[in-house]
Amino acid sequence: MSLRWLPSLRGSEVTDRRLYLDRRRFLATTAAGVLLSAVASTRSSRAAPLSGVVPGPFSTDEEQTPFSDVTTYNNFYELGPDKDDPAKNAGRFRVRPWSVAIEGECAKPGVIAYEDLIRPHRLEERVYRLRCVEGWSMVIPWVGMPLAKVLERFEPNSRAKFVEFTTIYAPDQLPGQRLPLLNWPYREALRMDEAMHPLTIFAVGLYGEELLPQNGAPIRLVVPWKYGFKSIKSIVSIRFREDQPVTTWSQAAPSEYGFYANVNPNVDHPRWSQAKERRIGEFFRRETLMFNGYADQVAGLYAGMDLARHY
Ligand SMILES: Nc1nc2c(c(=O)[nH]1)N[C@H]1C(S)=C(S)[C@@H](COP(=O)(O)O)O[C@H]1N2
Ligand SMILES: [Mo]
Repeated sequence: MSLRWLPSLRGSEVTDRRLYLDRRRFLATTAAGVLLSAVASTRSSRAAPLSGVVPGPFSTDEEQTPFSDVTTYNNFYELGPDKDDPAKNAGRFRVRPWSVAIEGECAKPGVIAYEDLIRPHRLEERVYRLRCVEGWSMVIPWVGMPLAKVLERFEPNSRAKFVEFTTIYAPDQLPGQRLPLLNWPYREALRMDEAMHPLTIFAVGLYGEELLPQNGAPIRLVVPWKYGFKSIKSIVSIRFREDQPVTTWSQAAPSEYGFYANVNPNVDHPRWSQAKERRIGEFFRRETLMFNGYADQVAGLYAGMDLARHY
């Protein structure tokens, strides 16, 4: 079904950007809107639309990075090291059926099907900045749910100080895993208070649709105040731990990529400055903001910590 010829439904090319965004937000809150907002998109879509998505908190109203860039300029080393590799090499990656193992320091470990993992949760749209450690950034309308609400269901115990996430290991589906690019499978972790912070989400979609494989289908982390590599894709396990986990990038190059990886314009990467970034689609570089612009929400998590040491 395509109504893209209908001028009044063509979005930002016809109406101004502001009106378009307001209308998307309004439509998302009405029953009919769930259908209409999918029809009103200006691009052809490949992923299934998500229904019942409501606007969530903490969204930026900065201009959103076009869907075509969000889905073709990616870091996902399992699908190759170049930015255009993930979209090209995702053909054999099967993202259904999918299940996630819950392990470690909690009262309710087990293996849960993807559908059961997300079913109890309301889907929210959160428009977040994503800042890659390499110096580029995007603004992405994620669809997901607060990570805290998901983790609470497994009843982490008092020894749970960290939570570790692991990406699927399937070299037959993920050509990058046949190369020694990283120590597979990809692992990431958060301190418990970071994981439970209301900004932290599990994303299952973007632009109102299910995630495409290159963006980490079917479920990935999004931690908007940290460098992008903390936002681990295609998660198959969640483990509550007492000790601080070893994470993939901090293991690969400990002097370059720390456990915390908070976006910080004042702490340079050893090989480049982190003071500026290139927003994909823009010509001039912009100043990188402390905690990627989320300082009001998260600075308190790091009170008293030396952020030059805990980079
Ligand atoms: N499993 C896995 N997760 C990953 C990566 C990866 O290579 N493998 N790359 C990370 C990096 S460096 C970034 S910047 C973001 C990019 O997410 P996006 O491609 O959806 O924008 O994913 C992160 N998550
Ligand atoms: Mo990144």
